[in-house]
Amino acid sequence: MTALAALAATLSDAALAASAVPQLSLAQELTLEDAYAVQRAGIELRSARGDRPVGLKLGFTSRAKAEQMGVHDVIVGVLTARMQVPDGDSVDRASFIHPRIEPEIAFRLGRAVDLSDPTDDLADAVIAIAPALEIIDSRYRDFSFSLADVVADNTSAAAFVVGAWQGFGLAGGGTDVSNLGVVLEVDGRVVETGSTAAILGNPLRALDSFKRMARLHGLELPSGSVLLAGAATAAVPLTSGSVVEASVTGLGRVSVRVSGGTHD
Ligand code: OOG
Ligand code: MG
Repeated sequence: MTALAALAATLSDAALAASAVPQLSLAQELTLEDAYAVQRAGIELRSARGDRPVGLKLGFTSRAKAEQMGVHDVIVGVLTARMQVPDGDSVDRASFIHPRIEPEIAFRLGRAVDLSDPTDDLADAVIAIAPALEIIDSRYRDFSFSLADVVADNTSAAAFVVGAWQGFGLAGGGTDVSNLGVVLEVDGRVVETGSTAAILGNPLRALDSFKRMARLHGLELPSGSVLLAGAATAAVPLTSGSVVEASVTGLGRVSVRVSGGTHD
């Protein structure tokens, strides 16, 4: 096993055991390139266990998130089939370390995008859009990390929920998603509010970032890919017994329940 693959195994074991580990960068120098290699090796470990990539996510596309975590560069991670939770279903608190949840919007691709072709427009490949929730669960102690650490940890990706898809096509003018209200509720109480404008000024800009980052880091964008554009507000802790719902004006609602757990 290479040194980078061993780091991926450490993070993978931490996720499986729901037990935090020290930041990798405290023990060795980790370049951003190394970090993406660790992320890739982690996805290979998941695939070896029968999981598979179904999409990509961006991190730190909003100031609220960047400020919350003290990290200011946009990062990309991989979503897998086993991370997806059906809308309204429950997740087990005990399967996470110190989970947080954040409201997002999701795009779905109707065709593959050729990353080697600069004229192949990602926005043109989007056929649907939906409100989404992302559960992030850093595998690092105290949920604290450097940029390279969080990239190696697949951008804290743990689970995601996508609401009902709505058709979206730029050719037909598309829905204007540049400034839609976003509300995050826990047990019916509003805990965060924001706007999709928080996502790079317009979530459609996230599509340019997806293309650039996917190309840069050797990720693929096949047909059917789900793309999470990044949280519109800060993330909130996910606690046992709660119901979390996000709503995005014009796009609808999406929710998840939290069962069990001994950590709270
Ligand atoms: C990293 C993931 C950031 C987002 O939407 O900005 C992210 C983290 O906050 O642990 O998913
Ligand atoms: Mg996120």
